[in-house]
Amino acid sequence: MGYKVVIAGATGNVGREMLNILAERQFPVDEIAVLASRKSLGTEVSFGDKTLKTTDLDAFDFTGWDIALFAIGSEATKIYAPKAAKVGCVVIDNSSLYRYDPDVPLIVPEVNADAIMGYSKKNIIANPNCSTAQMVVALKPLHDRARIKRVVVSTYQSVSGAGKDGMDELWNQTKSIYNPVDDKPAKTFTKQIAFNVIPHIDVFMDSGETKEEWKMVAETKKIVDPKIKVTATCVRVPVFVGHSEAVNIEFEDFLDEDEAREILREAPGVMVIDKREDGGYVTPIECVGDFATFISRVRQDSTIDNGINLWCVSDNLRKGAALNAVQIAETLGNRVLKKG
Ligand code: 11C
Repeated sequence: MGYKVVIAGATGNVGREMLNILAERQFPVDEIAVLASRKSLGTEVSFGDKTLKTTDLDAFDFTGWDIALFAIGSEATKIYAPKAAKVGCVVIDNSSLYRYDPDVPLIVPEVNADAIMGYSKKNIIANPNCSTAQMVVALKPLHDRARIKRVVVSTYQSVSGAGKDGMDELWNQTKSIYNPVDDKPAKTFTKQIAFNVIPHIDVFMDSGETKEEWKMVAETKKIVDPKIKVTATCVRVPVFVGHSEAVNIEFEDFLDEDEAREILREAPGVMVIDKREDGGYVTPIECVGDFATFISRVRQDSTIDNGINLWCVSDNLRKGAALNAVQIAETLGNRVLKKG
């Protein structure tokens, strides 16, 4: 016997990837409902070798469904997640709405799977922001060995983090550089993204940080350890899929770069590709469609006593969103629902 699974937001980048990953990982699905907002109704989506027609999220009755993977943004989640949770359908939510709620666990299964048991307070589990998910997979095993004090991270985030509109904007602007007649002004991003980089993701906060930067701080503390200090600069780059991060880590104890590399080689969800030669590292284009978080350029930071630098790349639609959500569903199934 398997699960009755709902995908809310099935036509978006993340919703489609959730369907792909459920099929790829052979998640035990008995029945699946693919839901969309009114404007996308009737759009077809693929699930393994099947084609499914989306139905109306607004009219859907979650009664009797086991798990709902939500990829619909905070505003819609506020309306529909409580409806599902109230009738016993466990919501795994990709929006930021519940991430900082103390009664909702924020889970990256390789890092804090045990915290999933807190789901029962609200019947909701939160999925972290993409830039946090890939970073904490690398931080956790290093923290267990040498206790992280402080992290300084700079991100290089792909346009797919801003949805299909972001991908279209990069595509159209790139074309219009060669054909200025077809000029397309910036809409999704605040400045031209083609052949440019933009140090601004999500809204500005009073502190001067952007919300994306704040999320990396708050979520790392909730998932790994509240004592870890994090400071982030988040930058949008003209890459379609795959977020990259340059991470500087200061530890309480000394950690040699060779040992750090060995720890990461053994860590779940991590793939180390780190040869000190031309091309001996991973770039975002190579991580697309993969489950792993790739680590390269592991090296001592000689400017502090106990420091390591590394380069971290992952598919933001997968580990950063859909894969992590499916891994949460797998963990919930194995530990709690036990149907598969
Ligand atoms: C981006 N990280 O790259 C964002 C997308 O809080 O789930 C995901 C936002 C979130 O624009």
